[in-house]
Amino acid sequence: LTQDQLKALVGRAALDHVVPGSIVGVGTGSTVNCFIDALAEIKDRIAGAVSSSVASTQRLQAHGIPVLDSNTVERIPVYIDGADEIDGRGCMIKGGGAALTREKIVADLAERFICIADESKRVAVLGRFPLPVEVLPMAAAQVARRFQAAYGGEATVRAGCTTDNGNLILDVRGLQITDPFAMEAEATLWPGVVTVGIFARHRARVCLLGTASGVQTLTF
Ligand code: DER
Repeated sequence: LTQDQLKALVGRAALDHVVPGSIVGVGTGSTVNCFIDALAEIKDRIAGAVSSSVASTQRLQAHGIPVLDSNTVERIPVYIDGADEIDGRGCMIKGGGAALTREKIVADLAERFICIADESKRVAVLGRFPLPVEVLPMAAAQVARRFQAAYGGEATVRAGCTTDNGNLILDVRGLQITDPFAMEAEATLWPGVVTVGIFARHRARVCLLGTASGVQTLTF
């Protein structure tokens, strides 16, 4: 199976976790796009979606799925999203698609984060994928220095990228994230950091992992 076929497999498998009649939290990325396309087939059985990016909003609306303002929603059963990496506890690196801030906001509304990913995303220790960090533009250099000083990471500003919120993304290379909870909590406090692309506090409860032998359901 190709990586795209694995993404389509898990995107469809996620339908089993959609609660009928509920509002669905929808993430961002190519795997989520497969989920959105599958969700369109059952759009009459959901109340609508809360979206984590302009891109996902546009795709949902193209399918005629109502996209609700996050401020009109208090609690949703599930949030479906991809990851750049996921470890053995369901902690993730996210932000490859530069949507990490709105993703974490919508994940915060949800009772359960269901991660959908192909097997290439499964790692023992987070950090091989450069860690995305959304920063206010004026803080980019100082936050880069803090990652170097605190964790030995090498941060670069992602070229040509402005987030939906008008900020910059730093990609931090060379990290071994053995304690994702600590790094997320520490770096989130640095002035100018909007969101750290570690989802430990908002880790996944379930991961639908696309493998050559089918979909593996991991629970954390
Ligand atoms: O930006 C993100 O967090 C996306 O969810 C990303 O991590 C996964 O995108 P992909 O499904 O296109 O690999």
